[in-house]
Amino acid sequence: MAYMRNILTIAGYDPSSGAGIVRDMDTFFSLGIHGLSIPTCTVIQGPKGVTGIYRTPIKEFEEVITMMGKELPLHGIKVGVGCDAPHIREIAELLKKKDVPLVIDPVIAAKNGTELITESGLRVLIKHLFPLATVVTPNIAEASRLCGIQIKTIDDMKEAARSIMKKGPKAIIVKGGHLKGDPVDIFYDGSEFSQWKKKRINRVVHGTGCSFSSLVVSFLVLGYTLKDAFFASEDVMEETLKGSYRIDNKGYFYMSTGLMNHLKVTHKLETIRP
Ligand code: PXL
Repeated sequence: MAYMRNILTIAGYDPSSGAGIVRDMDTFFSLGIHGLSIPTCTVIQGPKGVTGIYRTPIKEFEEVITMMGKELPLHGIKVGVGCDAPHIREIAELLKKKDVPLVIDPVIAAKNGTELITESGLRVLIKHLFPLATVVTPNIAEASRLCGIQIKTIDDMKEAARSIMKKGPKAIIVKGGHLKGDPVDIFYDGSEFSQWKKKRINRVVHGTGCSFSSLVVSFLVLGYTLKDAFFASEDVMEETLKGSYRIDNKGYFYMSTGLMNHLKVTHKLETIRP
């Protein structure tokens, strides 16, 4: 019997549904993919930003990861906030048994600087997970930290991409949104660079990195090539960012591919209503 495609996200839980697991699940379901999730931690935050981080107890984490690995067919995996070394070692064990597209969003800190992964966690992530990754999607700060150069230009982004590729992933996307001017994202598969230029939108949107990496893994599971998954994800991001919204009268903006689909559906309903 045919069954759904399933993607597992292993990431942080943001109770305000701005970043992390909820954002990822929204993306998967909106593309017709069933989402599964395991939180590495709960990040206390609302529209004003992060105030605390509580890791999932390792025994509970290990139990749920073992169950997922044994009981469910996984067609793709995304890793976001890794949180700590023991959690990432458990993820590595699962990944050894699953040969499916793996996208890693190497989240290091929240917008206000709160660290979302420990030093040792980051080391284990790079050593044990990067070599298994299909795509790694750092932003400027993360790419700078990963390759040890202060990225200031598009040439620096390319240099960083070449350097991070040596850590083992099949492809890398460096997101340039934090550089001055109109943002450029760079895709590199070890032989060829591609770029996506966009117009800067004048709002701070929460969870863009989570949405983007979830889109990339979704398109890979749907059978797109690496480069096509990059372009398709950029395209959907642009539309979704335009539709970003506030959940209070100030603070960060939020985004949702699910809501975008809802608006399209309601629009259709409006137009077909007699
Ligand atoms: O945007 C990075 C990020 C990812 N995942 C979770 C987060 C954050 C930033 O705050 O809280 C859960």
